[in-house]
Amino acid sequence: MRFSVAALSAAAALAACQPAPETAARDAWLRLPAVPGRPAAAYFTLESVNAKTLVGVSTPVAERSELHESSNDGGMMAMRPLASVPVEPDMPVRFAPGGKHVMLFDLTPQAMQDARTTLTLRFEDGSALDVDAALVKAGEEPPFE
Ligand SMILES: [Cu+2]
Repeated sequence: MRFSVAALSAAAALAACQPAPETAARDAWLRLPAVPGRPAAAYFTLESVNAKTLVGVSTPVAERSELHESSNDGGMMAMRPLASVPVEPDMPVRFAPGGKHVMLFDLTPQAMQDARTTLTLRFEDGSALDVDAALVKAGEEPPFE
């Protein structure tokens, strides 16, 4: 009996020691447009144990995407394209309304029908990360802050 308890706790300790993924994205969601033909925007929080550079994000529900950053230029909201977004170790980078976002152009009909989709984040080092994302219709509350 004593032996099996020891074996069980060893197994539990092993499970707890599984390394966390080096790079992770969480709280991913897409804001769908109110008017068909307009772009959507994708948001998430990205963090990495090692320095990474995000160079692109794609999803099966959009034909084309760009990394953007919104800014307030003397009271005028403007956005500019970003060629890439650096992620420093253990410094989460937030993509959120009013700031960094992924602009998604030429949405497929699936975008309006499904509740969830996948975002594929691509990095300069050739690696990629798939993230599950909620599809949020215009007027619906975002699932994350
Ligand atoms: Cu934009």
